[in-house]
Amino acid sequence: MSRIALVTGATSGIGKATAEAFAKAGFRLILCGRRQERLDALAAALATPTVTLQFDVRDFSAVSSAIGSLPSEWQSIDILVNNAGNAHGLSAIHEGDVTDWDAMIDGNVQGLLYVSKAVLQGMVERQKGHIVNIGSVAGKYTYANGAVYCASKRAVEAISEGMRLDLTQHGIKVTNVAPGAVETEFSVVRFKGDEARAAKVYEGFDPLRPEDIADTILYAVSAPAHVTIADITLYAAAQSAPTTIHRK
Ligand code: NDP
Ligand code: 8X3
Repeated sequence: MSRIALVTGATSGIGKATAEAFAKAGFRLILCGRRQERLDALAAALATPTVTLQFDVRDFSAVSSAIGSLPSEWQSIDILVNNAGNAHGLSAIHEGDVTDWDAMIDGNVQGLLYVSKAVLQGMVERQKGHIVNIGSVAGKYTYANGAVYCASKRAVEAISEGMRLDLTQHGIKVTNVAPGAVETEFSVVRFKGDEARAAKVYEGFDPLRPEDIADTILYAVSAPAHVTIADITLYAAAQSAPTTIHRK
């Protein structure tokens, strides 16, 4: 039977591209997000058995009841891609909005932990599995006005390391993927719907595309059994650090 992959944040950007790449590779898919209509449209477009789960990753009881409600033939999840997350705002620390901080810490960190907890019990019982956490170059270098988002992504790196230490003995691989600037809805969310400001982030250079990250994730989960791809950083060719971009 083909492997089952659960992808969070599959309604947009990197998660959607990952679902598409995984479908082409023949995986069965569990697609998660809050926007059910987008999940339905994606599931209908993919030529692979797919189920959808609607939940907010910040709500542990919604996460665990959605994943616990999967039919028995869908419960043996082989691959978890912890991709759901966003930046909210771009402000100096003394001007930051507490609601934005909560959304980033609760979504990017707690949400990743909640979904992992719900999936890991079965992986440990089966003594096999693969978790791919979507970190960021923001987790490697802090940039001005981004302290809380960067902290959330540094936490993802620490959790990836800790997971690897705890789970290797249970036959579970852990991969941390750290992309630079990828043109998705990320900046539209960060700037609260200001599309003109979001477009400026990607002006004057050729940014990463969500498909580039999806290819990398597919590479990591396709490695031979004896190989763990532990950590991958990828930038657009014009970028060398989060705020160092060669624009034409
Ligand atoms: P998008 O805004 O395009 O996609 C974000 C996805 O996350 C959506 O599917 C959204 O689904 C989901 N999501 C966000 N918050 C929640 C939540 N609380 N509960 C459930 N789902 C949620 O952005 P990207 O594709 O760019 O972002 C995906 C990941 O990649 C994020 O973790 C981001 O931090 C990371 N990343 C992005 C980079 C970039 O430059 N774009 C670079 C490095 C890392 P819905 O709204 O339907 O719930
Ligand atoms: C998203 C990339 O550099 O805007 O994680 O933080 S960056």
